[in-house]
Amino acid sequence: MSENVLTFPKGSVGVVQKTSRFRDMLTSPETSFIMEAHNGLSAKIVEETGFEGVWASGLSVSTALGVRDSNEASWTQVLEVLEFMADATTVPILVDADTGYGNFNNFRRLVHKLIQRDIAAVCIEDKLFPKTNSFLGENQPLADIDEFCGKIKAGKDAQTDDDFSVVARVEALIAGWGLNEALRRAEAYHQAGADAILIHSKESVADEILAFTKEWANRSPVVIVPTKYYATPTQHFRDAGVNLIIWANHNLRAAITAMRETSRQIFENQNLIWAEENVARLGDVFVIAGNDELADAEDRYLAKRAETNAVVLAASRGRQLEDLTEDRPKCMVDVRGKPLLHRLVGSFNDAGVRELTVVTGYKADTVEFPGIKTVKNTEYETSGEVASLACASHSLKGESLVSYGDIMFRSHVLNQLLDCNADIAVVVDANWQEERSVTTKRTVDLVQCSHPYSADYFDEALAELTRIDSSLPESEVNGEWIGLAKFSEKGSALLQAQIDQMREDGSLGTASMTDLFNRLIDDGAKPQVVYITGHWLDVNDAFDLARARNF
Ligand code: SPV
Ligand code: MG
Repeated sequence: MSENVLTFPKGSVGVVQKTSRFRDMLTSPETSFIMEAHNGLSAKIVEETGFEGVWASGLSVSTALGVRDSNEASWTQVLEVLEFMADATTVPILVDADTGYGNFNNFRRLVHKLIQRDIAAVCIEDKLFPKTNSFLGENQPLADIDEFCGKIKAGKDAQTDDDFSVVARVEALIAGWGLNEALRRAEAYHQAGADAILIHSKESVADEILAFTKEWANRSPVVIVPTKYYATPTQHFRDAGVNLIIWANHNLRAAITAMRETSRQIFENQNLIWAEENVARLGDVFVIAGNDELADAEDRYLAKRAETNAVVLAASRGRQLEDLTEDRPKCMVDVRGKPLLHRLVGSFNDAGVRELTVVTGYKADTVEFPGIKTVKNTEYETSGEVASLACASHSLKGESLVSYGDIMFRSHVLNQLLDCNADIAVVVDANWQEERSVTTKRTVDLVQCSHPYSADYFDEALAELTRIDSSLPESEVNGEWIGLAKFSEKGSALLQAQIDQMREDGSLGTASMTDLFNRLIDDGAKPQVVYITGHWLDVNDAFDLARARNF
């Protein structure tokens, strides 16, 4: 078997295999202890408590699955649970496999699968399939000794890891057949190759167990389950040379008590006050789940995209919308049940852009949305777009987006822009004429580019923005800027520097975004054009609004 390299999520690599560690526990003269678990979580808790190993109890796994300890869960369903338990822990697991889920053939296949799942050892009991829990009823029938010995031999022959252990559980005392039968069976199983004998008893005192260990005299390692004779001091078992003690079902029973009380409290109180004070904290849940490891792994393996800031210019009223902007700016006008701004923020968030600063002005108090920052341009009535942008200049760091607050676009538009690596990039609609022909007369940010839009698949020429001006002669126009631009870290620095210069030369107050782009171009910047053909709109008047409502 391979080393335990998949100790997910702990990440520690056990140098000694789990099978070897369990075999050492069995053969050591010291008494070892393992504790019941029934799923990944309880197995982790057993390990974190300090136990050297886990008992995957048949009773507990069945009960946790909501079925009886009567082989109602199929063996592959149990195997699924065991896989979670083994993945969640680094200590060895001894599996309670009842009677081996069938005859020798079923058992040897089970051994094969358990080793594949990183299980250290298996215990089978000499009863009949389907089994009955040892504490139920009287005179349970026992397996034929030869048949059971054949099963043990088949399991031992099937193991592909020399240190995997098969524990043979003797049920003669449970069935009331007496000490001699127990010893006879134990000897036969030992001869058949069992690595240890689990001698089980349902007496409330340990007399018959101690009588067995005395007669057995450590012919092979001995395992006990003191569920019923729990009052016997553990030292007595140590003195008797017991190698391994199983605390068999107490995590399951603890869970039942805790879950019942918590459910009852919440049911009766109809609130969580008691529960919050008495149950594990949520932070604890994330610690047990190993979320820290995932966060570290994300740092190591996830492709990182620098956090992109977005500044949304939404200070203006939108006078052409008349009554609709009486009590709110146009970015808060309803478009099919949601303000325009909420749609815009949603589009940014969907593309992974979460750092949003909205520059408000008119009816600033009405502009709100969870997660956005707002900054107010108090001069909104007399100033222009660049003055608004300057109010958010602290957000123009690293990669940043600048957007008008009255636009809507399909997600691919923003994704195309985000994928562009240029220092400055602008989204240009090559279908501008088609779009404009239906709108009322108004100012349009027309652009001239180094290359016109091409629908040719093989045309890979990149277009640069050469001019942006609402009064460009139509023959020189290649499209319309939609009001969305991206700046790399370097581009943001150029933008900041330009804003500072405009502040100094007194042009900041009334400048438009087109003025700003032209100044950047004049200073040598070469904004890249990301062409689109429609799939966006802006909202200036009632007609646009009607279109938006159908978008
Ligand atoms: C189990 O835990 O499922 C056992 C031990 O087999 S006992 O329930 O004591 O039989
Ligand atoms: Mg059992």
